[in-house]
Amino acid sequence: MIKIGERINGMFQDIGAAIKERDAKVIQDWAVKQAEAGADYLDVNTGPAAADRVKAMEWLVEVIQDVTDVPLCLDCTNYDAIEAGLKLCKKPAIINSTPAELAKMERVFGMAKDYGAMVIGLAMNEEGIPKDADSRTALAMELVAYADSVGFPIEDLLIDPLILPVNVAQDHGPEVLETIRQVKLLSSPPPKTNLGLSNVSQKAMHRSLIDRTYLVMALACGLDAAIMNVMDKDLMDALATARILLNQDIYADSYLKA
Ligand code: THG
Repeated sequence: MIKIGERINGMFQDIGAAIKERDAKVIQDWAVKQAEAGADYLDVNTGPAAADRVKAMEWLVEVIQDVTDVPLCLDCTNYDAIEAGLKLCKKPAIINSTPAELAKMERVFGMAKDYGAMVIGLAMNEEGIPKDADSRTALAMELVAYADSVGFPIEDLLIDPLILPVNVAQDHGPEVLETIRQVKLLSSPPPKTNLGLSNVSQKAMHRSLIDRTYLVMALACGLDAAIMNVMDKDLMDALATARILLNQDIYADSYLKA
């Protein structure tokens, strides 16, 4: 599974302040820590508060790449900021994200082709996020059809069914799991699937337990990637164990150390 470290996000108070003050050390410490914890990509989100998101994204990409080779997942609703980041990325990036809306898909898939990036496509459109799995899958189909129409490789498309906090949208949990299953049947090869895992436990108690329980269930449905708290040892151990039980890694008594 592709592990995308979530921590460099302006919604965290220390990151928001570091962006404002251009304090590179705070960002670089989190980049190194997440890379050492096993992140395959680092999510980079300026946060909604950043005054100039283009400049903030450029600065973040540069200071992160000064300390790690781990590739980046550029997470921003401002596509000028994404494109400015892509221009600086040394390794193929992930664009996070586009909804199933024509103008946004045109811009995002256009950039993705120009810069050799993967794309996260969200199961939402102008009307918002639907509840039931069939409606989420229908939006996933629109993303797959659009990607196919412009010759974008479907295996480089990550469909994100958008998990919501269990304490406010409990009925979405099983619908998202069913969407992960259905998306695998949309095409051959199928698109990949992704979750912003920590959404599920926002403002809830027992966050780590909720995150790791949901991750294991999603893996059993075929999840390919997650933006997640890679610093959570229990979450990482649950991931390693699920991979053994799904026969995706070879069992050895020492598997948790490996
Ligand atoms: N899908 C995609 N991208 C995403 C999301 C998604 N990007 C953002 C988000 N969702 C995933 N990343 C996070 C990062 C942090 C938290 C949740 C999801 C989080 N933050 C603390 C909180 O809200 O309680 C911040 C507060 C703090 O500790 O300072 O939980 O779904 N494609």
